[in-house]
Amino acid sequence: MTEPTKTLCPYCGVGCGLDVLPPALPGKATNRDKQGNPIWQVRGDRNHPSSQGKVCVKGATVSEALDKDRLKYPMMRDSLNEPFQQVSWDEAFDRIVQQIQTVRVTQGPSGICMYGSGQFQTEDYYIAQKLLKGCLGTNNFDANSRLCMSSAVSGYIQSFGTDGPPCCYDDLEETDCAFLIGTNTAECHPIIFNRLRVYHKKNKSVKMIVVDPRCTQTAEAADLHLAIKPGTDIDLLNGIAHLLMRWGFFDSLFIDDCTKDFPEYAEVIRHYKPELVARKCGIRLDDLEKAARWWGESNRVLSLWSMGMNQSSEGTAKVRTLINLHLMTGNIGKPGAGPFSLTGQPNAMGGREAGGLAHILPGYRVVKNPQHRAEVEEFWGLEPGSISPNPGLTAWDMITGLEQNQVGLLWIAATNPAVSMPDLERTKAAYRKSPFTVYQDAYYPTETAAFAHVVLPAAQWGEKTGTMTNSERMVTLCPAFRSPLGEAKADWEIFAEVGRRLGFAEQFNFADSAAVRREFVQLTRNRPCDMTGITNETLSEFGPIQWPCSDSSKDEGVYNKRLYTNLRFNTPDGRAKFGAYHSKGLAEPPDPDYPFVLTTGRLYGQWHTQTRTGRIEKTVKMHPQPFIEIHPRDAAKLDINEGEIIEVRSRRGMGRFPAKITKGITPETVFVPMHWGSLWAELAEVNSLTHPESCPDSLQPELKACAVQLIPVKEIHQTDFESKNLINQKLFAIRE
Ligand SMILES: Nc1nc2c(c(=O)[nH]1)N[C@H]1C(S)=C(S)[C@@H](COP(=O)(O)OP(=O)(O)OC[C@H]3O[C@@H](n4cnc5c(=O)[nH]c(N)nc54)[C@H](O)[C@@H]3O)O[C@H]1N2
Ligand SMILES: Nc1nc2c(c(=O)[nH]1)N[C@H]1C(S)=C(S)[C@@H](COP(=O)(O)OP(=O)(O)OC[C@H]3O[C@@H](n4cnc5c(=O)[nH]c(N)nc54)[C@H](O)[C@@H]3O)O[C@H]1N2
Ligand code: SF4
Ligand SMILES: [Mo]
Repeated sequence: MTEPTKTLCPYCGVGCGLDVLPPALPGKATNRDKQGNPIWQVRGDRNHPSSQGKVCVKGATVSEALDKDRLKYPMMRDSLNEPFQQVSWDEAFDRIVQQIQTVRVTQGPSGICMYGSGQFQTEDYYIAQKLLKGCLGTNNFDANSRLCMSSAVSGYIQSFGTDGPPCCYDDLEETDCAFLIGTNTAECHPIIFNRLRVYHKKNKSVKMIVVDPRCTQTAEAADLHLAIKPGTDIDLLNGIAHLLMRWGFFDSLFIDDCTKDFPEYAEVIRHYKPELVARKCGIRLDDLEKAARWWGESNRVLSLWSMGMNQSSEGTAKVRTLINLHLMTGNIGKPGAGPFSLTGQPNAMGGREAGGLAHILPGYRVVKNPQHRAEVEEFWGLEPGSISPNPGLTAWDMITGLEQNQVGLLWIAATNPAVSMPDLERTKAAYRKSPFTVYQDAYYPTETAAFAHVVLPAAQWGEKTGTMTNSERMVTLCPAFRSPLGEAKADWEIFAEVGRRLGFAEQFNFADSAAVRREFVQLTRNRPCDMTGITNETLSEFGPIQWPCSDSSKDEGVYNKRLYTNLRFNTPDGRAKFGAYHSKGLAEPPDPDYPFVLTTGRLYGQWHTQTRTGRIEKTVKMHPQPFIEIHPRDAAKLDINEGEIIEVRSRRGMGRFPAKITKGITPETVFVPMHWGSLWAELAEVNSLTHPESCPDSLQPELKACAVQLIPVKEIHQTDFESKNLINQKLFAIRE
C-alpha cells in the first residue's frame, strides 16, 4: 500500500496536517480534477495534533493549482519595456551576482534589499538572513509579515520581553470566555474556529464575544457582537478595564507579584468612562457592560486577534492594551487563558524564529542588541561588526528608498506586492523606478512579474523539503513528494548559490535542507524559542513538535504547550509590563470630502492575490468577483441598488465594485475584499485606495482603514463588470 506523505497545509497559520497521495494508485482510477488533469489526493492528517484530521476548502483543494501556469525556467530582460527571454540558471545567477557586486561598490550594502514572505519555509528564511544580514552586512530583509504580524511581535516584545504567542489550541476547549477582536476566524482560521464553535455550542456557560465593525460569520456565532467603529478598539478595551476596576474584578496579587507599571495604566483607564466609550465606539452601554462583566466573572479568558488589531497606525498600542486586560485579571500562563495572536501565513512564525524582519535576528534576537549581534556573528564565522547595528528597510521603506534612488537591487520572493502593498499606484511607480528587480515566484504571470528584470522559478509546496511553525508554535516537517516543475529550485538553494558565488563557500555549504535546519536550531539554544530538539530527524520520528523543545527536554519528554506557566516573563526582572495608551483613532479619519471608512479583508475560499485559489474551480465559484459591502441606509442615501457599480475614491486612487447591500456592516463603513489584483478584475484593486501610514513601533501599515467617497456609476451594471474570475468560471463551465 502506498503510504501518504504527511505534511502541512501551505495556506493559513492554523497549520493543518495533510496526508498527500499521488494521483495514480495501484489498482485504482487516477484522481483527476473536472478538466481531467491528474491531481494529487489530499486529505486531513488525523494524527496531526493541531488539526486532528480537519481541513477547510482551501487545504482540500490545494493540489489542484500545482501544475497550472507555473513559472518553469529563469527569464531576464534589460528593461521593463522588453519581453522576457528564457535564460539558463548560470546566466541568471551571473547577472544577479554582478549587480550585487556593483551595488556593494557604488552604493554600499544598504543599496541591496530583499522582500520575502511568511510563505517561505524556515530554511528559506534562515539562508536569506545569513546572506543579507551576515555576509552582505545589510539588515534590509523584510517580509510581508510587516503587513501582517509585526504589531503582534512588537506588542509581545514590549509586554513580555520577547515575542512568542503564549497559548495553544487546546486552550480553545478550556476557556470560560473567548474574546475575539479584529479577527474573522470563521473565514480566515476556519479549523480553529470550528474547534471553538463546537466547544461553545456544547457548553452553554461558555461565552463568546466578537469585536468587529462587520457582522462576519464569526460574529454571527457569538453571544455578543460589539460592532465598534473602525479604530476604536483602544477606547473599548480601556472602557472594559475601567469597569473591571470599578467593579473590583482585578487580580491584585498577580499585578503586585508579576507585573510592573500598573499605576500609569490605572491613571489612563480612569478617563474611559463607560458612557463616553459606548458613544465613541458606536455600541450600546449595556453591551459594553456585559462584555466587561463576562470578562470579569470568567476564571479563564482567552483572547484571539489578528488583522483588525495589527493592521493599524496604533497596532502595537492595541495589542498591548489587550494584553493589559490579561495582566490585570491574571489571565495568562494557565489553561484556557491568554492573549493569542493568530498568525496569518503558514510560516510567519518560522520567520520570526529565523529573524525574518528588518529589525530582528535568528533565535528571537534583535538587531539593536550588541550582544545578540556578536553571538550571531560568531556563530556564522564572521568578523565582529559584520552585522549592521541599524535595523534595515521595512517593506514600505523599500518603496521610499526606491523613490529616493537609494536602492540598487530589489529582490522579491514568495509575495505579490504589486497587489498586496498599500497605496498601490505609488508602490508601482516606485517599482517601475527600480534599477534592478529580481522576482522569485512559483507562478507566471503574477502582477509583480511585470516589474521584474529577472524572474526565477521557485519550487513550491510539495516540491521542496522544509519546516513550518503554526500559530501554536507547532513545527511540522513538510517533505517534498514530487519533483520541482521545470527548472524550479527551492528558495534557500537559490539564496545559497548566490552566497557561494559571492565567495562565501563555507557559509553556504549545505548538503540539504535538513542540514540547514540543523545549523539554524543551534542559534535558538537557550533562547525562548529553543528548538534544538526539533530537527528533521526528530520530526520524522515523533511527528510535529511544539517549541520550546531543547535537545535535552526532548529526551526527557518535557513538553511546553504554554509559555509563562511559572508567571515569570522574559523581561530582565521577570515581570510583564503594562502599557498605558490613550486611543488615537484612525490615521485618516473620514471628513466631509471623504465621508466613509473603507475597511478591507478576506473571504473564506480565496487566498490573498489568488495565484493558487484563482486557478481552482471550486474556490473561484465560491467568490467569483469583488464587491463592496455597504449598509442599506448609506445605499439609500446614495440611491444605490444591489449589484450596481460604485466608484470608490480615496486621496490616492480609485476602484469600481458592485454593491452588496447588507446590514452586516456598520453604517458609514464599507468593506472590500483584498483578493482581486489587476490580473483578476478591472479597476478592483483595493490597495489603490489604502494608505501607508503605520504604527510608530511596529511600522505596520494601517491596511484596515482609509477615508473614501462613493459615487454611483449608473451606466455600468454588474453584468458588464469585467471580473476575470467570472470569465474563468464560464471557461470552467465550457470545459466541463
Ligand atoms: N480564507 C483566507 N484565510 C486566510 C487568508 C486568506 O487570504 N484567505 N490569509 C491569512 C493571513 S496572511 C492572515 S493575516 C489572516 C487574517 O485573518 P483576519 O484578521 O481574521 O482577516 P481580515 O479579513 O483581514 O480581517 C479581520 C477583521 O478585522 C475587521 N476589522 C477591520 N477594522 C477593524 C477595527 O478597527 N477593529 C476591529 N476590532 N476589527 C476590525 C474586519 O472587518 C475583518 O472582519 O488570515 C489568514 N487566513
Ligand atoms: N488591503 C489589504 N492589503 C493587504 C492585507 C489586507 O488585509 N488588506 N493583508 C496583508 C497581509 S496580512 C498579507 S500576509 C499580505 C499577503 O500578500 P502577498 O504575500 O502578496 O500574497 P500571496 O498571494 O500569498 O503571495 C504569495 C506569492 O508567493 C508565491 N509562492 C507560493 N509558494 C512559494 C514558494 O515556495 N516560493 C516562492 N518563491 N513563491 C511562492 C505565490 O505564487 C504568490 O505569488 O497582504 C497584505 N495586504
Ligand atoms: S484552516 Fe488553514 S491550514 Fe487548515 S486547511 Fe484551511 S487554509 Fe489550510
Ligand atoms: Mo497576513
